[in-house]
Amino acid sequence: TPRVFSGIQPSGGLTLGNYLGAIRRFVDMQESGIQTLYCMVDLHAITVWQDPDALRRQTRELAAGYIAAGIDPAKSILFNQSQVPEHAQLAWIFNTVARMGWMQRMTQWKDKAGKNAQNASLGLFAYPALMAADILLYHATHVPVGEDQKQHVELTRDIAAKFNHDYGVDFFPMTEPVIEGAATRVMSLRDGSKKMSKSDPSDMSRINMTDDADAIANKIRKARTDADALPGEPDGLAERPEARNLVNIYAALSDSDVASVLRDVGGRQFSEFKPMLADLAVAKLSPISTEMARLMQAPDEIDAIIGAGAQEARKIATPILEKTYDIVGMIRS
Ligand code: AQP
Repeated sequence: TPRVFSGIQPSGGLTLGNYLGAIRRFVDMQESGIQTLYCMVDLHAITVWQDPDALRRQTRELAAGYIAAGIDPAKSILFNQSQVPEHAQLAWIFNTVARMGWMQRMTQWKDKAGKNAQNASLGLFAYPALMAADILLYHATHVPVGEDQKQHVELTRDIAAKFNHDYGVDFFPMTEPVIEGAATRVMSLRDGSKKMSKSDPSDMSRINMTDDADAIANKIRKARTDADALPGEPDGLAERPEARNLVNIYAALSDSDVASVLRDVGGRQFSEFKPMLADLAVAKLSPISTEMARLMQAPDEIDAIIGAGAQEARKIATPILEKTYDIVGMIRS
């Protein structure tokens, strides 16, 4: 049976990249009637330093963001990773399945550890094994993610295949990444070669889901671009990453595609296009940020929702972890 799992790190505020590349598509899958599980992956967030109070606030804010954007706790299981201890338990098993060389090849590890890998946390290195546990703990068949997470979902398949092979079982499924839509890779507003990221030191590089109308308009006005007018068709954006990014965002926010957007706006200067994009972004995002702010007034209600979600998640997770331990040869008595 098909089952969808995905997660987002409470490592900062939600960005437009998380919304367009992930949450919006999580909502589509929820509405398609498939069983869906969505998670705040706090165990992943602490692979880089998080202030404890900030982590608590960001976790609740992420839950509020999910709900404000359309994740319905009556339809999807919405929960916080550390409240389902089976994630960490299965991750340990996968730490013994995954190979050092596999982890060393991960581009996210290389990007985040950078030149100072000796000083990165062991958890950051093992991040993909925990992610494999998140997914396989529910035997999830489909994982909607942005382009940047494709390599980790492929590694999840490698871990499942090696586990099944080593233990001579057909237990973990081969999960499919689902990467589709106009905005699978939203780029930084300051640098068209970097993805928009919640942990980028420059707040001007991203649109936060909590930004007000003025902040959104200001960031789009200051977004880096070249000096040419917009082309009439997608080929004209090939060597223009910043221009392509803004048109992509416009297409995604208007549920359109790049070719149709360029049919309408081709020939215009950025001085004309940027205000159009800002108006569209404000119209689409302000109802969500208003609802997030309302939900954040009642943190106890958020905690109750995610607490109940964790109970639901454990009903699926517990038997799968038990079976895994049994396969591995651990005594269960
Ligand atoms: N710029 C992006 N464009 C499209 N999709 C994106 N996603 C993240 N950034 C973009 C997708 O959002 C989901 C959650 O990502 P995450 O928070 O778990 O980790 P991340 O990919 O590392 O996201 P960030 O915002 O860059 O966080 P930090 O800065 O903490 O590392 C994933 O499906 C991701 O693909």
